[in-house]
Amino acid sequence: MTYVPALVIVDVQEDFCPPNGTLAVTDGRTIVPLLNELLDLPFVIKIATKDFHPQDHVSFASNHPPPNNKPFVSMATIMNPQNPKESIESRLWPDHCVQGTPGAELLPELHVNKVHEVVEKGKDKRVEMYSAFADPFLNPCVVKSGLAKLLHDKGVTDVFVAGLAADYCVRYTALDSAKEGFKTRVVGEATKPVSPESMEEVLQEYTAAGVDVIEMSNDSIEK
Ligand code: VGL
Ligand code: ZN
Repeated sequence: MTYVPALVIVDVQEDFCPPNGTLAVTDGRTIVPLLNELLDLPFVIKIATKDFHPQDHVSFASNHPPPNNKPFVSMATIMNPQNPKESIESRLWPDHCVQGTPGAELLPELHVNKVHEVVEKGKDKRVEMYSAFADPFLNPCVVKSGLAKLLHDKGVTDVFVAGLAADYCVRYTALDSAKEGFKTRVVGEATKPVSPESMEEVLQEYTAAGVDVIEMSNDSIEK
């Protein structure tokens, strides 16, 4: 059997980390040594993704009128701009990872020199994009990042996902990776969630989708 592994490091950016991130994930910075260990392993392609929003992005609470504009709390109905019959309820956030701001930068302690490609996501102001592959609309999908093509062109069979946040962008990236046909594993210790209480549901989704959660301390990637 061919085994062509890829590493996808999701959104390890200043705005998702203490001390200054606007949407800081508790202990977000602490996973960097593990990510750097992963970056030393022989993945055929190593990718880092960046959440990379315009200032007028639909996911920012600041772009919605009161009273439904409370970051972390309010939900907004987002319509598929290409199909008004399709809409989703989506959480609103503080402004984060705005293109050209320090908060959008990858953490300087991440060994970015070992990354082959940086994939930007969330650039279309009209749609939320947790997955590094595509927006969540199906009928039709509005934007694709090019990540699937990058992986397929390299002949990738297996995708390892790590980074931030475990319950948002790591989750939807891993689920889309499985949908793309890649054997997908999330590296458990090398992710942190926004809301730890949501991880039970995330793990159920992984089980249903055939996504495995592995631990670097117990599992080998060379198989
Ligand atoms: C993310 C919320 C909003 C993430 C991105 O990277 O998990 N979360 N945008
Ligand atoms: Zn975002």
